[in-house]
Amino acid sequence: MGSSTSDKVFDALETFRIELPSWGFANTGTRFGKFIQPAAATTTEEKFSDSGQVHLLTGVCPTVALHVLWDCPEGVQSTDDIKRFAGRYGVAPGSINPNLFQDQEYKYGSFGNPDESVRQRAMRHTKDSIEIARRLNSRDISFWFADGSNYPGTANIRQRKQWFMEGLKIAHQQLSPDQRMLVEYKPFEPAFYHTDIADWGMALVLARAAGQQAKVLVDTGHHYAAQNIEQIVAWLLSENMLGGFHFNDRRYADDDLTMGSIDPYQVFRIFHEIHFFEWETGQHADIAYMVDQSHNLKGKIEAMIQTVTMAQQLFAKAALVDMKKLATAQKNCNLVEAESALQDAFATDVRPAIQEWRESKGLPKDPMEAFRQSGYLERITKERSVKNSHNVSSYA
Ligand code: LRH
Ligand code: MN
Repeated sequence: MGSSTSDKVFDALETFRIELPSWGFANTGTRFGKFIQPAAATTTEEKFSDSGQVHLLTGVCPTVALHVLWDCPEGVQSTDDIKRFAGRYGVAPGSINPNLFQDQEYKYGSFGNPDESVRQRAMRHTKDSIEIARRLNSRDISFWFADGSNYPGTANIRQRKQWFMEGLKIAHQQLSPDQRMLVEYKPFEPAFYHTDIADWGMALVLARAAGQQAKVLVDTGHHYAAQNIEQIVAWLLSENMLGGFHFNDRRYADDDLTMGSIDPYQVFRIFHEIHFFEWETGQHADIAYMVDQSHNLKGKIEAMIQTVTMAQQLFAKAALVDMKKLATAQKNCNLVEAESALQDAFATDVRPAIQEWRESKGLPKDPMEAFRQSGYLERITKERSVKNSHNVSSYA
């Protein structure tokens, strides 16, 4: 492999970090049931232990995203425990996700609920979540709202938009200067007629109105199949409104499958738009790369290792695009030349260079093999199987 290629791969991997979701280690399922795994994590400490294992083996996922109701059983009072877990397992608490969709009170919405007392309840949970982030030195508070309706005429869409404007403004006022709020959009599910924050444009309008520290979060599973996600990414970069990603993959809807398992070229095209933006503008894109997946069938830790190593591969491949050649071809409308600049990079096998980079960092060449040899899975299976056999932790 040309020296410049492995240099480019090394440079790309040097800064690439991706955050793991605590809920990716827990027993999750679909509305048609969940398949309990004896080794699954049910406690916050176990989720830190498992994400710590993945970081130990890959070296590139130093933070774990937390979902307040699932990981902070005592709310703000849980932060001391979480700091202890972070110290013990070598991963820091990452983005804090308020949960404004699980409680019965949110049947008709949270920030968009016609009942003011429910909107106030949602704001109290939001303020607690921002306080939890402050105490854990977490920079990002990541908002996703299930709010919407199931039948035409049942919701005043403009009124609900106004309540979201007001709610997100108040939330923004609670932020410390170094904190950010990320607004995640989703076209449908669990609402099946309208969702209040359904696409990137709605999220951008609300984030911009909330304040300077509000950005848009792109969950790759939250798009109609025909949507051009990398164009949305290019626009958000151009508007300086891209705050982060929830990576996963899908064949149909928000399937939350492992990243790059269905359409790796999709993720490559997204990473390309980011590298191209940074090359052309000289700016560093301040983006939180995060995973948001649920592993119903695959072993959860293996699925996470697969995801992290796939993310490294696709980020490194995208760093190989010859930007000069591409820009010239674009300017001259030399279509084949331009397209092949991406295809040549995507076709490059970067795995040998990635293994070299891992060795240069004292990391195992093959994290998956190292995990299988570690005995970690056997140990946690013994420790957790009894508890898991009669403890069905809720997800959906
Ligand atoms: C909603 C979503 C959101 C999370 C949840 C676990 O579909 O993507 O980011 O809160 O999944
Ligand atoms: Mn998500």
